[in-house]
Amino acid sequence: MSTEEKYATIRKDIDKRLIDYLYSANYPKNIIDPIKYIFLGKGKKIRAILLIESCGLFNIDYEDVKDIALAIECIHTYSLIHDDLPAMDDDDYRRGELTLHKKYDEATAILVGDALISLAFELITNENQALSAECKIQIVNNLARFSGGLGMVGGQMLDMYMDPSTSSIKDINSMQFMKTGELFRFVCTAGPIIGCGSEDDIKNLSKFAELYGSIFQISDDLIDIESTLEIAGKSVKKDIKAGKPTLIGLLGIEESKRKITINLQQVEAILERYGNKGKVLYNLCLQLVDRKS
Ligand code: GRG
Repeated sequence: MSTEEKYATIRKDIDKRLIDYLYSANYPKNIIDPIKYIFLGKGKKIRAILLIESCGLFNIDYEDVKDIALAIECIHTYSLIHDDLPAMDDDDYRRGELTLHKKYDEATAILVGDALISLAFELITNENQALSAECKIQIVNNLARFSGGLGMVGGQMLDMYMDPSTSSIKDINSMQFMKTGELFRFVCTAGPIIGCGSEDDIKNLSKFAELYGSIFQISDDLIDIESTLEIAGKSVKKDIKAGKPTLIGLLGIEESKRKITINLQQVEAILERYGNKGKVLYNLCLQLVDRKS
């Protein structure tokens, strides 16, 4: 099976697990239907894949962490649903179709986002997990910290009220890492945490997450500048129109691309100690560079 086939199977399997769970737990139809709309067959699910591959480095089986992989996609999807609301980015398109509040209504989008947050913690702590109670607590604590005011939500807050005229590259880097990078830190460090790696392993994977996050952000900014709604599946050129501070805005396109090359070299050096297994994570960075959406 090729890597692409393997990841396509994982995406389908995660969708199936979500639907099976929602129906078996008897979630209301009003919650299930919008979740199906925004989640099934949509999104690259790179956070789930990163988590699974990080766990693979430490010989943890996919089946043992499948629910945690689904949980992180629930958190990520909630963040997109809420980010698209009129009070935030006010977007009409997401994942190639109408945003959730456009397809349904704002109350549904808010409540479905809220339900996805709770669902993530429900999934991690359910009794089917092969993980020890101690490990679950660590994972729950990390997810709460990295997705909350110290991480993703905090970064979103900084982003909403950042003044482009006074923002330095350091300010933008730090805001963007909180907003999108901390979830990458969660998934990348899940491997050594669940697989009982050393403190050094956690530090290495945390550094890898920072580099991956930086490559992700630059490639996302490039898509915003160079792509179209049809190809990207979401509104583009929004940052420029909104006068939002971006790294590309400050560094320029050439320098930003050079930063990707430097990051890739650092990723290679960090992953060298994990041999062939580390190459899987390196290749996920390369996929970011080539992505169109
Ligand atoms: C807490 C409301 C709230 C927001 C958190 C993540 C975030 C902050 C907002 C999303 C806005 C945004 C478009 C940020 C750019 C980076 C990003 C997260 C892009 C979408 O992620 P992908 O490319 O999306 O992984 P798919 O659809 O493939 O899952």
